Amino acid sequence: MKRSLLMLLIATALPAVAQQLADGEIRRVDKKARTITIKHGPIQSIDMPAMTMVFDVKDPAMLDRVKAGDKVRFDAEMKAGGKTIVTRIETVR
Ligand SMILES: [Cu+2]
Repeated sequence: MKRSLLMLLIATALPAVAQQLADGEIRRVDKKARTITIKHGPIQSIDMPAMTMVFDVKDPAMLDRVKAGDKVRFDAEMKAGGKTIVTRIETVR
């Protein structure tokens, strides 16, 4: 009984990790400036409320995987100097 309860706790904890990704919609991709404008929901990892803003990207290849209008889930981190960079992004189908 204790063991099955533990398994249940592990199983319910896993989706919570996935939910740390923020929801967003791509507004603009600027390959020259290497930035993405995203209308985003709350970003838990950096404690940011919903807004539309410009992000730098961790990897320029990310710019090839998304386009304006795409619905995405992503994570971001705050760099010294105030820049916010997208560290991970995936399109939602
Ligand atoms: Cu923001």
